[in-house]
Amino acid sequence: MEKSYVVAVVGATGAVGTKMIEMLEQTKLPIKQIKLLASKRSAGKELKFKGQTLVIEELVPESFENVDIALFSAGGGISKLFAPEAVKRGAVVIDNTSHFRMAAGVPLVVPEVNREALKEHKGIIANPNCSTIQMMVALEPIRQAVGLDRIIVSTYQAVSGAGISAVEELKKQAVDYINGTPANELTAEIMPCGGDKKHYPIAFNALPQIDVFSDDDYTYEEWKMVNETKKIMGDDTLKVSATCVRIPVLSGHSESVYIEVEKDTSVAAIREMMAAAQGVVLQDDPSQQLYPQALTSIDKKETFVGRIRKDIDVANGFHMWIVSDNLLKGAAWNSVQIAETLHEMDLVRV
Ligand code: NAP
Ligand code: 12T
Repeated sequence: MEKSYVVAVVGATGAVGTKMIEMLEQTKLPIKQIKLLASKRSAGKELKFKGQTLVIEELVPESFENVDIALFSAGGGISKLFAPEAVKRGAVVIDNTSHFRMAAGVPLVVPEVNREALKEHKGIIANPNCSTIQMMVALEPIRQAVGLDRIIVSTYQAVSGAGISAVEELKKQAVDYINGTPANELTAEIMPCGGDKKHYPIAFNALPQIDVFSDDDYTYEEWKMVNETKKIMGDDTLKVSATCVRIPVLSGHSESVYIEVEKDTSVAAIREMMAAAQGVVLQDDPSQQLYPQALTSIDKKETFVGRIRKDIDVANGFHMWIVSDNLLKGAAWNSVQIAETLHEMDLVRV
């Protein structure tokens, strides 16, 4: 008989967790039971799974008895405490937080890029940062074909990446503005970063801070893109630098990406690579004003690539625009895709 799994969603009520439930409704992964876990505040609330009503339970260590696959998306602190509890009870953890990503022995996986790394798992697998994932899906085929020497990326990130409260804050600020509050007097309590000292309006604004600052004046979101890229591509010598910016978009992260490749290539060749790449949709026809947009990426699992063009001065330099739904390929879909891949590779211990 084919294996069938008990799957737990930790953080089931969140921006990512609710999308995980949607992805699990669509997955080909054989599921025999779903467990929805969140904080005490949500215990007893109900959510639907394939038309069936499921009751949310409070997360405790014993929640993981009999669980085969646990998808975590309730913050790094929760993963730190509870992922080992899940592993101890025989579950394989797919963690969406940044807590374990750079740890040795923890595969950091984008299935289109490095599924083989899953073979090394010891119970915990990390889902990369949303901005990193979509960039990897687009750039790995180029790296395979012509080598990659350098990446410089600037992101234009949606508020849903920062959770439900950030989405609510943007909507409220937009309503307050329409009702007469000047844009520079809007109340801000969350953005740019819930855990930092100062807050600024995100509506009608652009904030060059995602996550908190490190001592070197880069933010942690920028460092995640740098370090995770090197780990996923398995190349410590790759030059990577990032600037991460929050914009008042609900969902869909956009990225302006500049690359320098090692072998001669052309825009036409890169377009062909993108058209053939797994998980990529090429949207690149300036004559028709066709290019990827945050709005048209929503609820799609693919990564959209366009605006591919040669740098004006650097011979092997190219620019492009990469967009994906941050809650799907950036989080929930990549996690469920990792679960599907583990099943295909027979790496879930049941
Ligand atoms: P969110 O909308 O704020 O949701 C947070 C979730 O965590 C809710 O389900 C919440 O449950 C749960 N939670 C909070 N405290 C808890 C506790 N003490 N015990 C159990 N559950 C608890 O946030 P989100 O955007 O979904 O993000 C959740 C986490 O996912 C983030 O902290 C981040 O680490 C990660 N993430 C990763 C990516 C990525 O790049 N791959 C993208 C976005 C987020 P209640 O409703 O009961 O409070
Ligand atoms: N601060 O999981 O605020 O590394 O958009 C993802 C998204 C951290 C992460 C965000 C963040 C992560 C955000």
